[in-house]
Amino acid sequence: MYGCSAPRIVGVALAATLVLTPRASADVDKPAEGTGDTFEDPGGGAPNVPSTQSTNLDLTRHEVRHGKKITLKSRYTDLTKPAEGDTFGVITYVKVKGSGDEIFLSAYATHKDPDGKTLLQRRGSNVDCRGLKATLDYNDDTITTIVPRSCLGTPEWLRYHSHAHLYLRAGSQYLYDSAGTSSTSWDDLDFSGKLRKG
Ligand SMILES: [Ca+2]
Ligand SMILES: [Ca+2]
Repeated sequence: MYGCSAPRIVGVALAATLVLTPRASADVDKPAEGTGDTFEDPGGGAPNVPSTQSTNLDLTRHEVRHGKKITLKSRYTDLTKPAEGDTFGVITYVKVKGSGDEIFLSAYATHKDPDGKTLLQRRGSNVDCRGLKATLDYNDDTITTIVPRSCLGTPEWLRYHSHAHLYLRAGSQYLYDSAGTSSTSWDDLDFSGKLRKG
C-alpha cells in the first residue's frame, strides 16, 4: 500500500512546487549591451555621430527585477564622480499593462549631488513616489534604481528600455548610450519583453 501511495505523494508535492515557483519571466538579467557603442548629439538637428566616450556613459548590462519593488541595476564600463557642471545618469522608459502612458524613470548625478537624484514622470507630470531612490556605486561602476511598483499603478507587467546620458560642460556635449540605436525617441526604442511580477 505504501508502495503505491508514495509516488502519488511525491507527485502532489512536485505539483505544489511547480505552482508556487515564481514565473521565470519575473526576473530578467538582460544580455550585455555591448561596449564602444556610444554616440553624440551634435545639436542643431544634425544626425547623431559615434563617440569614443566611455566613462560615465557606456552601459554594459542592466539587471531588472519586478517584485514588490522594481529594481534596475545598470552597469558601466567606468563610473566616476562628475566634474563641475557635468551631469550623467540612466533614463528608463516604461510601459505598463492597461495604460498607454509614457513613463520616464530617471536616476542621475551632478557634481553637487554625486550620490544621485531621482525623478519619475508620467504623461509629462512629476509623480510623487515615496521609496524611489538611486544608489551610485563608483567602485562597482553601477547605478541601482529602486521604485515601488505602487508608484507605477501596481501593474501586472511592464516593459522597459534604459539608456545612459552624459552632459559634459567643458565641451558642451550631449552624449548617449542607447543599446544599439542612435535614437532616444520613444517610438524608436527597443523595449524589453513583458516583465511580470515575481
Ligand atoms: Ca554600451
Ligand atoms: Ca569607478
